[in-house]
Amino acid sequence: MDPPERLGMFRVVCLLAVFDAVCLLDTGMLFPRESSSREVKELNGLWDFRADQSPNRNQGFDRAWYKSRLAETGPVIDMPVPASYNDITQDPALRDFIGWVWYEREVVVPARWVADGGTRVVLRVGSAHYYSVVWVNGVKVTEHDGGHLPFEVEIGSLIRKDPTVPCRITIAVNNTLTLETLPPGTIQHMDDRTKYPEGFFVQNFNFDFFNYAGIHRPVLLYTTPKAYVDDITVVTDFLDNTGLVKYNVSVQGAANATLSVTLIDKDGRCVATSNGPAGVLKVVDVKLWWPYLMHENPGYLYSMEVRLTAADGKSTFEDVYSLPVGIRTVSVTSTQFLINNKPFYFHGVNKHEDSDIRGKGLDWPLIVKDFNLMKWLGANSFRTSHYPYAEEILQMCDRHGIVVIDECPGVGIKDIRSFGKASLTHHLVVMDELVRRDKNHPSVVMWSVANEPAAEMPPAEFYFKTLIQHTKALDPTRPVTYITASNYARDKGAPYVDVICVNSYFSWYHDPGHLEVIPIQLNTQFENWYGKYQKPIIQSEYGADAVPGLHSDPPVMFTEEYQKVVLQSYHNVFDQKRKQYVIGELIWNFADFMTVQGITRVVGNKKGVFTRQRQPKAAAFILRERYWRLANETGILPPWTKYPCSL
Ligand code: GCB
Repeated sequence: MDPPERLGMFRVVCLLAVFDAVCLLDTGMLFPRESSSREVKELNGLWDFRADQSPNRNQGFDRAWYKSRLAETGPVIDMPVPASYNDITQDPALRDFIGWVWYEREVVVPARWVADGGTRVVLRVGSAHYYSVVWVNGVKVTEHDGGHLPFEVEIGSLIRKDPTVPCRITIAVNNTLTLETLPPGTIQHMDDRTKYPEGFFVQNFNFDFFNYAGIHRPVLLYTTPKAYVDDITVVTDFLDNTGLVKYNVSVQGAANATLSVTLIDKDGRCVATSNGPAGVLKVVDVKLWWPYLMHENPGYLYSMEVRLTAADGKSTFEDVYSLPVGIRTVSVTSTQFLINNKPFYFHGVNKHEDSDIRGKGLDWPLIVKDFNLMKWLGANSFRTSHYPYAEEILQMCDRHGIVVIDECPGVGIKDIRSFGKASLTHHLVVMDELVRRDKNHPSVVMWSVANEPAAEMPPAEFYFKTLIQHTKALDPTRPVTYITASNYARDKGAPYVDVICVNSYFSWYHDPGHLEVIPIQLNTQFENWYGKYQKPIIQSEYGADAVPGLHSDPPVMFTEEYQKVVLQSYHNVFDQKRKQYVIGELIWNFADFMTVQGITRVVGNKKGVFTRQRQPKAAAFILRERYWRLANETGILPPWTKYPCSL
């Protein structure tokens, strides 16, 4: 198909899209928001915590720690939620712990919630890494397989059983990774008693970040009426000056509900209305959602208010949910990535959810600082390497116009046994959960189903074909990719992706110290991939470690100068190829981050252009100058944002 046809096809599909036809999940996962019908009670703060140090890590289950207060089972410590537990104490055994840890907190539930049988009370965990089991007052209520994504359960009937007892929430979390988890890993027991103590084992995996664990995102209770808005899907488009918001609302708890839908602009004006569970809102003189630095008013959001009314004979229920909506389109040709039919060039970063002390725990000061740094850099995009980030971060992206490649935790799939049926089945469910959670974010423009899998192995073809086709069926409106570092000629999944995303580290992992090879090797890389697949290419990772404060001229590896020259050498080639088919460049990495200990890592990965404490290295200034220059060339900047005036 030639480019215009592909584009046309995309637009038609957008309007006809039925999002959830292939989804294996039967309920929605709307972000908990307060409204006139919904209350939210955050359970963040200090929880009681106990790691199960027993040899098989199973004492907590054997002795049913969930049945009584955790403090009655043995010694507990304070543990902040949200946070990884690893760096909170001085105990190396807890930092490197593998197995079950137990969290507990008693909650005072508002009497009104308990008294009103027409209120649903939902317990929601933003994410816990990796496997979680949840009890309320000693009764198991749910379990969840996988970190980085939310799960929830209705607990109204349990807390109403005996309103005089406080609501005790126990959450057991296990960070063990197996061949079938995402990411995968293996446990290796060392039985040679001349070398290792009794019971010694390690967790092996093939990814380059610390396997932080615990309750990483907010835990909360929220209410809805018995009849409620369970899920909303929006797909947007526009024709000339008219915006189109196609919506679908699913309802639970009522056979017959009346729905009214109102779209409200930033000034509080109602711009379109509709009734019923599905429809199209037409917005005259639409204000489109634009990326940062591509338009003078980026990140424009409407608010879609969904109002449900239902009756069950005895009572009537009203539920109100407001969803932020950005109206924009995304499409791909063989050489371009288009947002609102205009070529978009990704000049951005790869990140990690990672910082001192809290590890992967959600931290508002850090989030806001990172957005300020990205805007300072002139970055218009990032990839959620290598797992879904907090919804709160995506909401910031929506509001600030930062474009996102949304990646699932499919990182380190290298062992042939991780291409089996059980792994694929789980991977499909994770994509269902990811798309269900993030489908309505205008900032999310592409799904990434994996990072650097062993794509040359024979089973990779069926695996990635299935995964990519499933993801496209889930969401026909966004391109799908995975990130490759394999040989262009033998990559089994590349025929199925919409955009080729390539990672390479010339003069680092190959030809270390030889900066002069970068131009030729990078040029060859691009020509090979484009020559074979004729798809647009993003350089999804490149970079070099730099220990801040290490200097050398001529440059040597690990100095700030070496990192600078690597970047500049890549940039020269990008500048030639972006006139053809290269549609983006994402530096590895935004900031230094923690990894497992090893001979190639100096207290973590130092490829950040910022330190882990978010101070700039020399490379940050190189990148800043470049990104603002690119923005000036490719965007539609208002005069006050033009580099260098804004510096
Ligand atoms: C990669 C990986 C990333 C690593 C990076 C590195 O290709 O995708 O997770 O951290 O290289 O620095 O080695």
